[in-house]
Amino acid sequence: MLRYVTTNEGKVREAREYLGDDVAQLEFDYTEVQADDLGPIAAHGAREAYRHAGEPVLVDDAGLFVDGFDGFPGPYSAFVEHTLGVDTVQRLVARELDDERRAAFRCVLAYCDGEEFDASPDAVDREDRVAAAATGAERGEQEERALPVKLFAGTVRGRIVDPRGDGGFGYDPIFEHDGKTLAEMDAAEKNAVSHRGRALGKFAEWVQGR
Ligand code: ITT
Repeated sequence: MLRYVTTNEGKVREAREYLGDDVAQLEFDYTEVQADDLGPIAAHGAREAYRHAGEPVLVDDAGLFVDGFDGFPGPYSAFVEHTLGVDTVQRLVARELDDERRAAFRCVLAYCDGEEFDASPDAVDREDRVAAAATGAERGEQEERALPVKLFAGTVRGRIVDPRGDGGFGYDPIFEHDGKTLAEMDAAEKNAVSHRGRALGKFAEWVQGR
């Protein structure tokens, strides 16, 4: 059984739509490390969640990157949603950026099952190595400590618009792709174009061949 690590039921619904019922939600509050990018956050979370659960885990980290705000809120999207709210983000973009409202939604899935495989090429295990080096561990021991994590990324480009639609969750009502907001799509439609759907597609293909 694959544990989909998130507190967000909307994510689990979309993952089930893609991967079937063999997916169980694991509400585990992993430590969100500070990083400009989603990859290291998800990788760190996957190692922590695997150590906690002892079963295959998939951590899902997502964010809204507004071009005209240099990618903000990005990895801080959850904090910004909970503090400012989605409608305020939309109004800020409309007021500050006029017609330049392009944005991307990104999702990184991090998989860990404690087994060996070719880890992602990114330096996502840097932290473990630094920690191991600090304790004076030899290289072999360092490698052993760095649990392999595989990353799968997906992006959808679009623009920020006045809220429309009542499907989906989070920023969906203000993110338009190809004339429709993500909240105007049903789960299957959203998965076909979304950041999460694309990342899930890559994961499903890889895990099948494994
Ligand atoms: P977990 O960390 O427990 O998975 P979360 O909702 O906080 O739950 P993220 O940090 O990945 O998850 O999400 C960042 C923000 O982006 C958060 O405010 C979500 O509501 C929002 N979000 C994530 N995926 C989304 C999607 O597909 N459509 C719209 N908003 C999304």
